[in-house]
Amino acid sequence: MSELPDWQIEIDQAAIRWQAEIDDAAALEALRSLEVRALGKAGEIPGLMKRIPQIPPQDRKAFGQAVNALQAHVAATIEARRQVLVEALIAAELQDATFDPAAVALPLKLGHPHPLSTVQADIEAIFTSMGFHVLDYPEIESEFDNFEALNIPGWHPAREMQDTFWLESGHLLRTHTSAGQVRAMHQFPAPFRAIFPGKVYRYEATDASHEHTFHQVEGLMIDRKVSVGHLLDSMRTLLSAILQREVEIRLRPGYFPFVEPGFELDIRCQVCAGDGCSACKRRGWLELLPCGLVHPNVLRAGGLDPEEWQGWAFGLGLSRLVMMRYGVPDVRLLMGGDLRFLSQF
Ligand code: FA5
Repeated sequence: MSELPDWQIEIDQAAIRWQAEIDDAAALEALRSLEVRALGKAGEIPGLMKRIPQIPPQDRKAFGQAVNALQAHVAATIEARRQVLVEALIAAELQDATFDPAAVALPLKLGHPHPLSTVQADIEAIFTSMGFHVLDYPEIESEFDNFEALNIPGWHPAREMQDTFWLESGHLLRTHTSAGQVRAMHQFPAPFRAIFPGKVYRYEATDASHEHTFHQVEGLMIDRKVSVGHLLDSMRTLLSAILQREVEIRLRPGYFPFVEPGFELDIRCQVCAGDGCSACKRRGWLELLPCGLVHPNVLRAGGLDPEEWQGWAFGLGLSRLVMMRYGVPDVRLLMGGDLRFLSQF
């Protein structure tokens, strides 16, 4: 019987030693560190290959094959051991009295759209079906877009109608969505029609119908021939579609430097049915939807010739429309973040 070479004995012994260590590994972490010691880049078994120069030339091939076989055997044994340990772990967890795999999950509390978002989405659907773009303009605006382009120069008393949050940069937080009107005229070739919903800001005291941060939806239609009749008809269609009932409205002349003629459209208070409450300041009516025909100076600022183009515009008080749709008595509830209020929708 020919004697085994020393290197073969050494490899056989290494196989026995690793097998014993693997069998003894009682936890996954211990197995992992063993794996690194045996098979890692700087591990013992790959390190055996460095000994090839000391092996007699005629044995080198057999030595290489033996090391590879050892490596594959140890890797397979580790994997089998890992499987056993994982199964034991799962079995132990299932034994744990606090773990009940048949327990019924508690119902998840899902969020839902904010009422402002719901009504805004309804308005967008109505207007897109009539060929309007839905645009989004910045809340930080220039004095030009918010005031001057709208025929409200610095000296104009109408500036005081909308107390303004000024930024140190000289920009401002837009006081109304009308700030997008001239932007839109530059963005789209006439004729076009668009609405632009968004948040607006006013530096003013709050009460049941006034917030410092509230939502409006601007509407703008530019065409060769537009009429007050078409404007008012569109406003009526909008309100009955959103409120899903016939509502009493009234029209008054209204002054805004960027429209001529201008109108105030009021709605019969839906919180008190017109009897008078804090939402309508006991008047029974609420200012909701001012509108009018676009002033020639505004068309000019938008690069349009007023001899050729006309337009109508409206500035819907979205926050107040939400109040009217759901009978919310105080506008401050909308942005107050109180879940007791919001979860009712
Ligand atoms: C404007 O903001 C004009 N830009 C509207 C306009 C657009 C007129 C286009 C003509 C043509 P006014 O300041 O009235 O107008 O505000 C419009 C609507 O926003 C009001 O009718 C009201 O419904 C709502 N609103 C005004 N101030 C507040 C406030 N502090 N809190 C909540 N809603 C408000």
